[in-house]
Amino acid sequence: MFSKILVANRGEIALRIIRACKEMGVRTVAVYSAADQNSPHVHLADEAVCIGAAPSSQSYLNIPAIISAAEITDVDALHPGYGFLAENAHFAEICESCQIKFIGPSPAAIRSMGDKMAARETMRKIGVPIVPGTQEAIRDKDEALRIAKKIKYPVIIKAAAGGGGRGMRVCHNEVRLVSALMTAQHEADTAFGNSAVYIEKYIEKPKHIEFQILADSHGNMVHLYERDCTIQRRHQKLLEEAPSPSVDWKLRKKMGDMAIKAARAVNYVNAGTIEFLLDDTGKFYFLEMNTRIQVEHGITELVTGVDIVKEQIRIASGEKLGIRKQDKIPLRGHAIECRINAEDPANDFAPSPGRIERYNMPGGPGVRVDSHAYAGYTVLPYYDSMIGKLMAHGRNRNEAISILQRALDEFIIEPIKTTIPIHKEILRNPLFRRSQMYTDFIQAVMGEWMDKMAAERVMPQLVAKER
Ligand code: MV4
Repeated sequence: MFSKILVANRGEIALRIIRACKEMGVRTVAVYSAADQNSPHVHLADEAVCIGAAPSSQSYLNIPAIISAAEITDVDALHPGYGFLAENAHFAEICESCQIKFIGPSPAAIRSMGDKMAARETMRKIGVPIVPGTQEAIRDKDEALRIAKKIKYPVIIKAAAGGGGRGMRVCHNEVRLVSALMTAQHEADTAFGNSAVYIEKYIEKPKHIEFQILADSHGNMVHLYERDCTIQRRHQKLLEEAPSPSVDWKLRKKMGDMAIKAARAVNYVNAGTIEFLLDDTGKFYFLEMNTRIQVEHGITELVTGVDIVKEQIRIASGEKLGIRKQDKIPLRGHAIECRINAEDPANDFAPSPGRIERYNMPGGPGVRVDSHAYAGYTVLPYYDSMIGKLMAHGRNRNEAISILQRALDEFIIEPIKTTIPIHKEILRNPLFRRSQMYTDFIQAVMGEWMDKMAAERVMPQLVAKER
């Protein structure tokens, strides 16, 4: 086992990794930007090194500064968390060349899944279902038109170097396709330095289902079942649950086998996630693989009892998986996570940074909160707006919802605006209750919520009476 690990991240995930290390008797080194001096990860780690100014480009993305911090503190491994450098194959390579074990997959595995189009081709070759569409980058508009005609409209244009919904465009007819193609290529070039785009059949009202994979360096690989991440807004997940209410045991077995097959195709080692789209007829398609620990890993931990971060560390140090037989992985009850972001739902989810004056964290049976916030903490404008994750674990979905509702009522974060009110609205929505969410679900819930808010402003007495 390692004796010291550098945590190359901030916020709640840095805390999560430090907690795992502490329980395993591994010392930790935090790195932080000048703006993060008062962040809990800095104080909870055994050592801390300032790596640069507030902007990520000068700190959490600053490879020379992070490697220097690792060398100075003499760590034997580095955990990248999610975001920042977590899926940077070049960074993983540099770590390796400096004798610092990168706690994640090999640079080759990161690279082969980083090109979404290449990943698609890999899956096609081994018989993992992919959405009908192109195998290679679109060369010109005639090729695009020909393919769209073959797979039929609507189609979706995606960037090869994109992923997570960045640079996607839906087209319902030929005219839109031609104009969308040009803008998509241009955008992909500016955003990723790679203009390659491909076309897929647009699947209407799909569910976003992802399988958690764990693989060790001895060839053992299991999945920890699936998470349902259908509730997103502009490709940002808002609420996730495990297991998916849309997946029965027969489908779970089929999708799980395919997820393992997909990960084996790139000799995957460590924790990773295989994303699928599930259509309303029960057909599923490989979307992409995330080669990192994900924000929503906690709900899988709640229903399986597996500590995914500890497993990552053990795997990286050469140990075998704790559970190596697929049919020995427990699945107990139901867990749901609400992402608590410092954003104003009433103002198009605009970031709402600032000092938290009042903070009350929920607790009690079935509640887990992963957060770095506290009363007096200032949410910074430089980084992503997530200030924590509220998770509930119940015997079944309805119990998880009830726990979550009362926990959301306990959760006080003032005066900054957060996503707490919209989560309360999602949880009481009849479609959510019946697990009939779909792609534009948040748009619909938001519409109703806005109307309600407007009504309360205009005629507060009337709305109060109705309740
Ligand atoms: C799609 C799609 C429909 N057809 N691909 C990919 C990344 C993820 N953030 C959303 N993605 C989608 N890819 C094809 N061929 C629809 C989405 C999509 C979506 C999927 C599931 C749940 C919510 C969604 C919200 C927007 C877009």
